[in-house]
Amino acid sequence: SGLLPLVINTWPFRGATVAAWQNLQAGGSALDAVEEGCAWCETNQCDGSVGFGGSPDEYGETTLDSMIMDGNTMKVGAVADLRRIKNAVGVARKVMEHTKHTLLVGESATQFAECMGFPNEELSTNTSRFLHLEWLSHKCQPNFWKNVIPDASKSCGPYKPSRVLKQHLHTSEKINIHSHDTIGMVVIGKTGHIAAGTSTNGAKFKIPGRVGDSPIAGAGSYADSTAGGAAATGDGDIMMRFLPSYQAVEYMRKGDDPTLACRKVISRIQKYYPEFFGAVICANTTGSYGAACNKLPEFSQFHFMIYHPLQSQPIEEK
Ligand code: SD4
Repeated sequence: SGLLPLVINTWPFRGATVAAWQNLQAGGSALDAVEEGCAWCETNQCDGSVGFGGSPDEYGETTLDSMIMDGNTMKVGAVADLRRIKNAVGVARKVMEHTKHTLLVGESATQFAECMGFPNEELSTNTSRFLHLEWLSHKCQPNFWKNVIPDASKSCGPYKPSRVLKQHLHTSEKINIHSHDTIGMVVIGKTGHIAAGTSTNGAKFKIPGRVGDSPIAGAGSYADSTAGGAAATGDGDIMMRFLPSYQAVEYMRKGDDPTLACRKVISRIQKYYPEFFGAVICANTTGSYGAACNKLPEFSQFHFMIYHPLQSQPIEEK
């Protein structure tokens, strides 16, 4: 390793890697490549956990979280709980480039997106409707559904403090190997410009309004052209407490090689949450890269994609 340009992304989302790479080859910037790569997954619904039609919340709605960061200027644009807009990373980029803000959320983010010309579209599909109905039939029934499903027995909200623990057990299922797969991508351009981004539909059956790690700078991803870039995937509710992407970049800044930086990040989280599901990828300014995950019995290997000039195609590593 140590060659530029470099594209690295979470999970075996080969199409996203190729899209980012081709964008660079066509003269795109590192930011353009990250946007293109993440957008590829939004269009192609990578693993059902990026873009429309996946991870319905308790009410059955799919909502999107995304961010993009420019490591030259340290600007960030992000959207969270974005509704009825498919191209979340595109909107995140507009937040970065057309506002002085960093993060827009919910219906207001939708309104902003519409102003910027993004089409308002239904994000539910037959797949997400099915997932939701199946979940409703044997999990709790949000209050909303009690009118729709007469024999709804168990109810979710309102989430009174005394019920938090119980609620946690039957809703917002723990993110595991079966409900993962955010795309997180780091691109380093030929001249050393580092950009990073993420896109996800978050956690299955989340409480409406839940926002994960992916749209949070330093959590979902981070880029600083003077030190490196990183991105994270996994149980965002846990991971965002540790700003893993920021931490990985800071470890590299002080001289750790990328693999060690990722491992140290994972072990810091492990100390408090030994069973957490998650992984981090990172790359330093020279184009060296690394990754680490929390090795669990049901999740022994984390796969990611790499593309650099010595390869004629993207390579899957673990
Ligand atoms: C989230 N981090 O919303 C995302 C989900 C994910 O692999 O990455 N799963 O918590």
